Amino acid sequence: GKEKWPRGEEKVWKECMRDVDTEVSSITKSFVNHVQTSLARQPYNLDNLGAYQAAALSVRDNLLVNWNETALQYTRKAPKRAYYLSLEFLMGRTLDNALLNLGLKDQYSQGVKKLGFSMEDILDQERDAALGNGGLGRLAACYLDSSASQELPVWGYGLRYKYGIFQQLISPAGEQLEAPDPWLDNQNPWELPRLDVAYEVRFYGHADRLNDGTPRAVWAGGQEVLAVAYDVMIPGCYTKTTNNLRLWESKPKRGFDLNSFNAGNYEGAVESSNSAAAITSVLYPNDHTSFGKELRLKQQYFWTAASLADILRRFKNIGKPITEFPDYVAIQLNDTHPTLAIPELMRILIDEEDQPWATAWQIVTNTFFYTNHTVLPEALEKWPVPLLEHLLPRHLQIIYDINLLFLQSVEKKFPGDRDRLARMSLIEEGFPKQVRMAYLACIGSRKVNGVAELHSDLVKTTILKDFVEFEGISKFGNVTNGITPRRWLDQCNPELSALISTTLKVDKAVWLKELTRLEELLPKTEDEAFRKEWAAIKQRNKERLAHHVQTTLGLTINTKAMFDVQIKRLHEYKRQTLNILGVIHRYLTLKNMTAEEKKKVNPRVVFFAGKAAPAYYIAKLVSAPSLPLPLPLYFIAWLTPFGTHQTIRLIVNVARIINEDPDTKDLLSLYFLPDYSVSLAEVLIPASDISQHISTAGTEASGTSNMKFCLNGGLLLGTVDGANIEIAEEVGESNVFFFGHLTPAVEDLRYQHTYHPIPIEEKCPALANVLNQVSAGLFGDADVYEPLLNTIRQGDHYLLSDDFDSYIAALAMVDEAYLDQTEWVKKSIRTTAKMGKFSSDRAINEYAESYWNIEAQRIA
Ligand code: H2P
Repeated sequence: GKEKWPRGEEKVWKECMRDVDTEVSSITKSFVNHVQTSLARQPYNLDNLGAYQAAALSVRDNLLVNWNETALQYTRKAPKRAYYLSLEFLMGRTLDNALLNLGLKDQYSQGVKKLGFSMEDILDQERDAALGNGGLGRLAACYLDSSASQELPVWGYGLRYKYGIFQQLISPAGEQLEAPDPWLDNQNPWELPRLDVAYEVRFYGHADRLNDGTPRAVWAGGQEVLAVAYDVMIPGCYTKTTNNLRLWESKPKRGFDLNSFNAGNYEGAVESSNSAAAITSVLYPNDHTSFGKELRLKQQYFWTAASLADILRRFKNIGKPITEFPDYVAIQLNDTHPTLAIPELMRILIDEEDQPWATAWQIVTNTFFYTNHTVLPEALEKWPVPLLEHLLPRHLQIIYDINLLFLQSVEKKFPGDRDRLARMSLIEEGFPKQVRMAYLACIGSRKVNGVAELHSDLVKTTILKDFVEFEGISKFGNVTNGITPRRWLDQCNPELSALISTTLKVDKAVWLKELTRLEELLPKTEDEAFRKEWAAIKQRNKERLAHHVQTTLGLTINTKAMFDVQIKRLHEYKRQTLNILGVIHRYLTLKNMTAEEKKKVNPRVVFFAGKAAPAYYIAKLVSAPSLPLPLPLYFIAWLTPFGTHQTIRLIVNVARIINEDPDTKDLLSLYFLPDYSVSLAEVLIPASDISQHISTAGTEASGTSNMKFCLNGGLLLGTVDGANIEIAEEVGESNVFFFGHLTPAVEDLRYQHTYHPIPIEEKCPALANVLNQVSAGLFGDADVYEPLLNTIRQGDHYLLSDDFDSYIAALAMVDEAYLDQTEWVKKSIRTTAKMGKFSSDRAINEYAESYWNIEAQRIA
């Protein structure tokens, strides 16, 4: 409906501007002040958006005080600090989180109510900061929250993209359409532009070795752009500690080329300005394929160079010799994206600080830590040598030097093993040659880790096996991912959070930071009244989701049904296709049932949400960056993941048919919710009865939404993969629904598919039938889906035909278990109770102790 304003009463507004006796009045006063001064609007004449902005600015004032104090103390005490370099920070909304962490939510709610607003409406005005794709970026955001909450001196460094992850629209035909996400259009009250913090970053030019007996070289010429800092405050939960996330924006150094302009070349005059600004214009959608795009490489260097310059300046202020750098600084590389920081620090130490090679390498390899997030070979970053040579000539020299010395030491340990040298070289032979970034990150770091037990084992035994043999196993570890219980329980599920506090008889300020205390809920599984309350909260969360879908999409959802949810980026390995084919199987089964049989069926609502990597999105947003030479080889084709687009289309069209089918619609319905985001996840997760994490075994490094669902009492249906395994270890296998082949079988099965294929009709008749119905046009557009269906009929790289039968069996087990609601609710309580391990506080403390060697700092 249309928003009515002005809101509240003019008389009350006037009063609020004066008295400041209570906490609430000081809040209303600062609110009204911001309306008048910061927003330059008349008091008592405000819409919800204005109210959000005023509230945000007022809350920001509180954060600023703590943020300054934290910075001051870090500067004075100069403890060792850690820096988390991530190309993605998927922060979502900030206001609610800031209010929780400051412990001011109730007071602000009362304050804005006095002025005629509701906190809920105000919170809803905020746009998600969607500077990330999925798990990797959200993990970075959870780690920042935990660092501050655990009072650890950790800063994040990233890029301030003008456009976050694209907005997803679904066309009537079911196609994904992509629109830019102009998240900064309404101004962003949470960022502090720091025009005083800026660095010059060079690209292109030429590098000349001095050949004076030192390893030094001079890198000159080319293009210089400016990196300007924007700071985002990261408040800890119930602590003064307020850390910083520094995001860089690119700007032209001179802005405008007056010479070109005077010579009448108007376009040329702004060209350099355009290309400099382009660097931080868009977040690259990630489809788990490596693509050699110049702009992406520019982003990576721009960000690592600016961040290192900033870190180095801060270190120098302490006045210690450069050799002590690793005693004061730990740098975490979130995946290989910031790996250029390794040759960049070498360059600074050698060319600018005049350090000998060995000293520089010693400093570097004691400073960096590298986290791997995937073992999918197609996702491992590689950069074409000619592109690097053109864009970063000095860095390529350094990479070659690192490689030479490295291979010499390998040769020493394994004399004459030429295959090994070829396997381990940082340079992959081919046309063009490519630099293997994961190997560079590995040898340039002090430690390397994966993100769940199974994944870390796979890292050690597959992609980095040779490196384990060469460097020793102790360099390689595991830190199982975690999630922040502040956002993923307290904020998204306030009723459950309140119930937990009353039951544990302890304030949430305590258990939210000591999540293993949830175990105290275990005895409550036997308490009927408690179970009732638990179930009632789940029910209200389902209604909240239904209401959300009703108001945003105009669809009515049956809240009496079981809610079955799969939300994550669309990718072949995550197997959304398996899920939709399972839905079709269920539909066909229902169609064949008698009325009597149907009475025993439990209604189910299936939800999907997630984005598929778009094909031409970047090309549309940024004019194609100029290529150095007319060599098409630079273009590593950006593999268009058409399969995932067809999956979305299939989901939407299956929904269209089955949601309208009078034979089945009361028992099965299906929704694809467009434009998946952190905020949407916050509504979906608490409402789920069962969630699906069904990747082919060995492909999902960890998964983190699995943890979020379980923390909110949703049960898990999944494969024996990633963190699913550790969740089952905690909650007990009887409380999860596992299916599918195990990791060690995958290779053999794939071999079989290639060399001894069995026709799908023979191997899995149930699946063959489903595929044939789709081919026959049951859901329209038959020919559209044929390529997708054929990837299953032939090759079937992700083993849908091998896992389908056990998947259907697992779904049936879920149905059966759900019929016994008492037992189901017990499982739900047990699941939440055993999720303590998956707090990102535990994970961040592991990094702090076993990796970075940093200590908590109490901000007085
Ligand atoms: C990735 C992995 C996940 C992992 C996450 C965080 C890259 O996220 O695939 O398994 O949990 O990093 O470590 P995603 O697929 O969501 O983009």
